Amino acid sequence: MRTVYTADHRLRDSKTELYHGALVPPFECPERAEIILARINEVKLGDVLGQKGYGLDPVLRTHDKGLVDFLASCWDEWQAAGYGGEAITSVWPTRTMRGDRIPTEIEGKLGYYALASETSISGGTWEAALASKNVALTATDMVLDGERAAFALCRPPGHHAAIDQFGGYCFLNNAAIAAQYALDKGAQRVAIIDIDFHHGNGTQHIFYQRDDVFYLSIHGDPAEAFPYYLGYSDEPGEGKGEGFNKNYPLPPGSDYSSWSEALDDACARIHNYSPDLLVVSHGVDAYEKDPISFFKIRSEDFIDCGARLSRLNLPTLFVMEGGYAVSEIGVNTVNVLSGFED
Ligand code: Q9C
Ligand code: ZN
Repeated sequence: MRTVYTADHRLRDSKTELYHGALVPPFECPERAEIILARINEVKLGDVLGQKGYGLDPVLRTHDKGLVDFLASCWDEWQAAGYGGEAITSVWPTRTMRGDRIPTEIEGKLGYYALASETSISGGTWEAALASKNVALTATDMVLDGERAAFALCRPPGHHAAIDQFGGYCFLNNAAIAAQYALDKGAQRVAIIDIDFHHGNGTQHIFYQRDDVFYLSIHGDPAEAFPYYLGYSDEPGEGKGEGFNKNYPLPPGSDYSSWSEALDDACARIHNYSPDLLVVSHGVDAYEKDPISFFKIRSEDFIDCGARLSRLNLPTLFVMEGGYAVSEIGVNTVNVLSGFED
């Protein structure tokens, strides 16, 4: 399997994450992508290619222009306002206020477009997000051109980014942008299976009312895990999208026996849907030693997971999402890909 990677991911290098009331070094750090790349080379998974350019058109097929403009200028506006730290929101249009007015002041705008406050915006963030989406689209083109599978080593990740919100370490929804791009290039149906520990609220939100993208996600029960306010089992999709969204929330301590049961059910539904393309939102934070998650998936389980995905026999695009046990992230990520290939 070939990989798409760019060193431009390093431009996303913020110094702060608001975590349990303290500012800490971000879990979503540049070393993650470097360690995955090193493992790919170590096991000779396949060639590693650079990104091609795609501009903003495929982004604007998925995201709101207001969010895109905001992300592009946020850091400059924050600095121009004289604010000392990285851009972190402390305000929101909450339930009791108006959500239909977008403030002009950067602090107010930031709260409007943020879905959480752990994700600081700093210099280079937007450039890295653009490169990450280019990586996803370059790999999409490889699969559309006939490769059985490709790995988009995206960083920053994407699945929490909604039509008009960023957060959860995500700015642009790489998997969603890739799925929409495939549809625009002639695919009729795309399935997205999200194996990251967290529910991909952004991806669900983007496709919730549509039947041309079937989103399925196995994740920590939102009653107990980020993103908390979406990802329950009673979210089937809406309108013509009804029946094309499927959540598998699992409790703390879940191991591979219950996790793989959910995966098998998801695979059966994907098989029945018969998509032209399978996108895997590939996170490895379900790993037992992940510092911010609560599943008990072992490194060898990721190999079996890849094998099960492979049995669907579909053109498959892997898009990197989360995974924060940094020293094991290379082995775990590549285990899925090698399991898929063997
Ligand atoms: N106490 C991705 O994996 N905060 N994003 C978690 C845990 C946010 C994860 C706090 C986690 C975002 C792409
Ligand atoms: Zn995650």
